[in-house]
Amino acid sequence: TKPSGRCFHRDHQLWVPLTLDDFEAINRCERSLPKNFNFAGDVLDQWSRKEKTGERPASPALWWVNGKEDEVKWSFGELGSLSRKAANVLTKPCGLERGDRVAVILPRIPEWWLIIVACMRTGLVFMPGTTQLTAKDILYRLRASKAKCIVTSEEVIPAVESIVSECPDLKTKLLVSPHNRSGWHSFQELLQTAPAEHSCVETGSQEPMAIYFTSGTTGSPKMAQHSQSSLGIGYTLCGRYWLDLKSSDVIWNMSDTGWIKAAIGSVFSTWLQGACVFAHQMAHFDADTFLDTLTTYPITTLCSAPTVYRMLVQKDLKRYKFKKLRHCLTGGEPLNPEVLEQWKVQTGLELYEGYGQTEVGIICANQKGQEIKPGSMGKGVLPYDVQIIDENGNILPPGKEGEIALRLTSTRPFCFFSEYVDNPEKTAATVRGNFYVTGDRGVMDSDGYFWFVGRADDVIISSGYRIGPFEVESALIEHPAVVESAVVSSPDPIRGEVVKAFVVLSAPFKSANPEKLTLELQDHVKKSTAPYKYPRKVEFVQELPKTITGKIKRNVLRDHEWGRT
Ligand code: BCO
Repeated sequence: TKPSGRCFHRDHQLWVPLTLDDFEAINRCERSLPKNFNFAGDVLDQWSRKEKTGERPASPALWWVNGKEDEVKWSFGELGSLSRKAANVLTKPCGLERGDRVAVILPRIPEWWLIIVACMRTGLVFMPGTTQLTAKDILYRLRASKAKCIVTSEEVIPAVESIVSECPDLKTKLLVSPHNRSGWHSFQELLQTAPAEHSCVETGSQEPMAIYFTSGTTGSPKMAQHSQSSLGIGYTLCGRYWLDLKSSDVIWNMSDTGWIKAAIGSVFSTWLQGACVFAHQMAHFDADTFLDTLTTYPITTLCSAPTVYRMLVQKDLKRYKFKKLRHCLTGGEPLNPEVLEQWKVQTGLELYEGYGQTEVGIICANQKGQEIKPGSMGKGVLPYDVQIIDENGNILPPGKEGEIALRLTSTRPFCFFSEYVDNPEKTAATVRGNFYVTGDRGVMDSDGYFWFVGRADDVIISSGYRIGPFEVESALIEHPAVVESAVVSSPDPIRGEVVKAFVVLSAPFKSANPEKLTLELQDHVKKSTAPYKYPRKVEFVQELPKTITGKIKRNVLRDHEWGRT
């Protein structure tokens, strides 16, 4: 009879768990998805078993440091037993039920991994968010998602407490902190007394697993929902061929826990391959600490935004002897060929760029062993058929610029996001003819390499962040000095592009000191919405370019910034 697990297949009259090769075959469309799949039960617990039998080297599954001599090393076995206890915390004292949504706003601390694995074990839908989110951002997320629970740390308490009365669906607040707080459950305390036994739920392969909030040109961020298999199986090829991971590797993926890149590099791709996730909880990014970390720990694989590499190549990298580093990756924004070259000259290592999106994961990559064309994002990766299309959904030939798109077959690729929750119009708008459109413009060359050109819409990609102009304009208009504004991208040597605001001032502020007012507006935006979105450049103008119907022409301002006619 079939064992009580989830994703097994019948082989030689025996039921055996699906292996990494089976997951690879699913990604290559050579076999179908299992009916049920649960990453915790079907992947993590399998590695835990292999640890016991010696089929996996005795390196940690999670290795966390904070630069203050605190260190956590968990094997898959320890991660398993702690996350089972955490699962019991979520279901029993917190009263959460399968399918409930949980906002997880935590810095890079070990509990982030425990909570999301616990959500997997219990079938809860986790919604990661950066700790840079402000009260207004959190309010929007909790209300839009009807979240039942928020899990956060001390620094976010004031923001949550200021808006919680406006969130009728929220029934539990769980605090990850050594200190207790009235009105909050203490995660640490509950974890200590939670039962060790927990039976992982048999989630369906296409049951929701996570929701990521993602910015667009208009409106508030959309809720991109991913299934158990889109995240849990969909990163098999990414881990094996782009990240080039084996179970003996240690990968440091820098991304904040709020972004899908953390899920890709610090959870799914890595743990599918049984490799070790390394994390350094730095209060702020600091290049010296970063480089010291690479010299101190046996990190084999590094993944970071191009902005980080641009910051690092300002340093004399030859002074550093990296302990074990052998493979470096980048993504989230375009990498300039000069940085790739400088990194290679100074460290002797190539930089393998990948390109992807919150909605669909990795689309193109320079995979290990493939010739790198500096400035290109590499070739399309399986299971996707990546093409450049025109506005009517026709495929364009090599060398022609158009929109980067993924061919849709009769069924939606399993590694796609399922939908923008409660937003069928926006979900439908991602489809043009037989293609999913990324909103990015690019060119494919005759060798099948893709070259990024820019966004097809007004979204700004700065330091790897996807920033909606509307969100920044909405924050600016709250300030009494601002009559109206237009927010566009502007080139920047370190951050690729930055947010620039063109502002029309109200009469009382027209004679204000421009430097002081700029700082005031920047500070205002940082308080109103997550600070990474603040306009690093501000220009005061008499009026904004508009169409005859009065719509602001952001493209005119953007083209001017980029020196385009
Ligand atoms: O640079 P400033 O100091 O002027 O401003 C910074 C912070 O100081 C400021 N800030 C942060 N918290 C604040 C605050 N200000 C007031 N109050 C607070 N509580 O806000 C600005 C934030 O900018 P930042 O985050 O870029 O900071 P930083 O230190 O310059 O970090 C540089 C990077 C490169 C480490 C950072 O930008 C970064 O992590 N970028 C990568 C983002 C990323 O991971 N993207 C991937 C998205 S997923 C994806 O692309 C899909 C791919 C498949």
